Amino acid sequence: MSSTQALADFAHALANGAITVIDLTQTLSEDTPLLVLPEPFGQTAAFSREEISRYDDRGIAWHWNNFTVGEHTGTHFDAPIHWVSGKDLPDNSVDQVPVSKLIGPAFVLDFSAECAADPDFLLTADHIGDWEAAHGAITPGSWVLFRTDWSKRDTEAYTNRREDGAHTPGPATDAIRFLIEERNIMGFGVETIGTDAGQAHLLTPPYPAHTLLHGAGKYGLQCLENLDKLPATGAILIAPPLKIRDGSGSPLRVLALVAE
Ligand code: 23J
Ligand code: MN
Repeated sequence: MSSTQALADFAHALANGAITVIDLTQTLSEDTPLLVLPEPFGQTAAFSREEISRYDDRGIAWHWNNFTVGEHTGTHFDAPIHWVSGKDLPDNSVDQVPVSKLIGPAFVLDFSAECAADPDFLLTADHIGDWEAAHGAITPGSWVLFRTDWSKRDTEAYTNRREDGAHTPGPATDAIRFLIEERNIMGFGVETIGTDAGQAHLLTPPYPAHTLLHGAGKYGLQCLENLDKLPATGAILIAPPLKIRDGSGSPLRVLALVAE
């Protein structure tokens, strides 16, 4: 099949519903849950907005706002420049990520039952091996999405903060090493606030997902939802961040294409 024909077939499949579009994005609002780092670290800003006009004497026929938001607030993209390990890589900021990398296949690893039983669940290389034995090997250049069903929780259970910090699931160091070194993935996406577990400051190295993924030029996606609506394999992810000069990350809309 020619690639011209493949695109025509794709347009047809979108039009007739043979391919559906699933929104993996949280609604961004003043209520969007935030990452909170311990003192004395700086904090990401909540989403806020001010009205410029609403069909009134400030603008008789138009409604618009100015908004403020952290680069890492809500459903967002992490670029390699976000972490010190990726600071000297080429094309490491959101404006420089090659556009060909902003669309690619997704593998959805469902560990929601394990996470329901243990909020500090760590996904290991062995878990990924078990998953691949059932579903096939993760192919190079893919997004790996960690399904935890965390996005179904209310805000308090979602952030799950205690005296000693957040208790949310994430990847173990050996899982991230495996995905980089043995699978050469494009990036790792999660439903939780960070690509790392809530207690990942205690791992070696601390924050292994951020440290190793960004050091290898890979990307992160956080605060995804609707992962339960995706097949384990076969979906295509579209995840282009805003083109912020030297930006470390950005809120974005994340879409998945799924064959019926
Ligand atoms: C800064 C420091 C630690 C973490 C994070 C940011 C994130 O999770 C993020 O949004 O990239 S863990
Ligand atoms: Mn981030």
